[in-house]
Amino acid sequence: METIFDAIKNIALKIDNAIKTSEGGYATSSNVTGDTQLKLDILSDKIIEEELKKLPSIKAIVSEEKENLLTLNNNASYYVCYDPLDGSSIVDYNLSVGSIFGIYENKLDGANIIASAYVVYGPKVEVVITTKANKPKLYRLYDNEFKFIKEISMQEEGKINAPGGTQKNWYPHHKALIEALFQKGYRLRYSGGMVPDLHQVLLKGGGLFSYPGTTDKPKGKLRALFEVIPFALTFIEAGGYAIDDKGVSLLECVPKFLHDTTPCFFGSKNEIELVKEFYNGK
Ligand code: AHM
Ligand code: MG
Repeated sequence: METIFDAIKNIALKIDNAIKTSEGGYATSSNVTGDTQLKLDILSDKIIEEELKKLPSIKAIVSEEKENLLTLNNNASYYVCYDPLDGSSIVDYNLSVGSIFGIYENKLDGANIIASAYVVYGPKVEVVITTKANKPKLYRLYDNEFKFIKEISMQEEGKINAPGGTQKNWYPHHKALIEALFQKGYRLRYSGGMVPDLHQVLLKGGGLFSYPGTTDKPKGKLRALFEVIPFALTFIEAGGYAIDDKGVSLLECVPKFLHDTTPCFFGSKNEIELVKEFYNGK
């Protein structure tokens, strides 16, 4: 597993460099979900594939930017599912973006994720690595080396609210939940990049990030294997919570296909209890 984490740190250096030095803008292709791909999406995907191909412990990789699973070593047991460059809609405007990785053993579902990692490409480059039953570990890049900074732990309540999804398509109970948080004094923090938005909730020790099902997208937008389940592991190991719109832990999520999506709520204890109250029976 350590070799996979080392590869992810290497990947982070290379993608950070690509973001800073390569041309922005769109390619002519689109991915499976129908998003038009950025040149940087394709380049980041290529960087990750090349690095992970070197590792004999990986059975297969699944990328947000590839339609099918790519088998690397038949006799190995780890699958790495990744979103190479999360935040396609904001990277050309110089907001922070990220890469997300989920490492699964034997099967691709929430119960079988054994580790996750994400990289934040912001004013600083940071990597957060989580293994099952251990607090997430934060590393920061200094002089081309990742230095361990601290373990991440969440409190029972925070002060920030990061509500995703097109507001005109929110269900009434979701609208009521978000309004209730603002009435309690929560402040809006939403950049449009789940990596920096979730990173902020985690490091501030609490709050809520939601990407709900909406009238136009009842299963939400965020992809289970590359985005939601990896962050669910991070939040839960940090002492927080990650649930779907039925109140079920996202570590019980079983995607129906590789690019399946799910409504998702990540946060600290009190905010997640409030989500359950407003969603009860809906
Ligand atoms: P992407 O993988 O195409 O970049 O999409 C995922 C991103 C998340 O980072 C973010 O939370 C969400 O899309 C934002 O969506 P919206 O623009 O609907 O707020
Ligand atoms: Mg993404």
